Amino acid sequence: MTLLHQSHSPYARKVLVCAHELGLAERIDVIHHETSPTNRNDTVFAANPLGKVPVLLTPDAGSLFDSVVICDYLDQLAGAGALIPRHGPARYEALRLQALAQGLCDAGIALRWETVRRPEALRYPPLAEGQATKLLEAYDHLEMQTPFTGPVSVGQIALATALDWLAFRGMPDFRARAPRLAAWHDGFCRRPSMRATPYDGETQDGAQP
Ligand SMILES: N[C@@H](CCC(=O)N[C@@H](CS)C(=O)NCC(=O)O)C(=O)O
Repeated sequence: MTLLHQSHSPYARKVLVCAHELGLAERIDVIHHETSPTNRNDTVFAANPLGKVPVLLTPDAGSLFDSVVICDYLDQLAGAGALIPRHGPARYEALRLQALAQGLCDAGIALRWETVRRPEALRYPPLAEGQATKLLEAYDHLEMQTPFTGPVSVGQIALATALDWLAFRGMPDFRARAPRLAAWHDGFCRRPSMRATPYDGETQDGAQP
């Protein structure tokens, strides 16, 4: 299998951490690709019409995106249920947590467009404020849910990789606001799967007008 990956993408890291946790990492060739809606990557578009990473090229199921689908494929490949419980409340707890983590990343990326990525004259401060509010509300919500008990799930992996990305990019700080969440995150980051997949690199948006 080949993973079109990006060393500074939280979605791509989630996939890679899942692969490590499932014992599948050695079966995946990881290829770094830069992507941005303002800097077209033809190879990525050939595999995903949305032009985004991660994409997993599989022998039996074609080109898979997005990260939620790839994590499901890997979980099935490993025997089903290891990271995405098959039934019951545990399943929906894992999927809900993953959805919240996806939303943290989506809001963080939107916030970065309004603070650092878009040319300064085109930024819209109320939109930045609205996206930052989503992050802060999610931190408060997660603090109430912490600690996360039970076996490691796709939701916990998604959350840990999302929080680590928010810290990596200097987004609104969760540590002071959500100390129990921060303590859980510190513990999770000590897992070998997290240590093996650190973030690195800068977004390449191409030349600005
Ligand atoms: N929902 C997608 C999001 C993927 C995504 O936004 N990837 C970013 C990198 S962090 C990307 O490739 N962006 C390029 C673009 O938006 O054109 C997933 O979970 O895989």
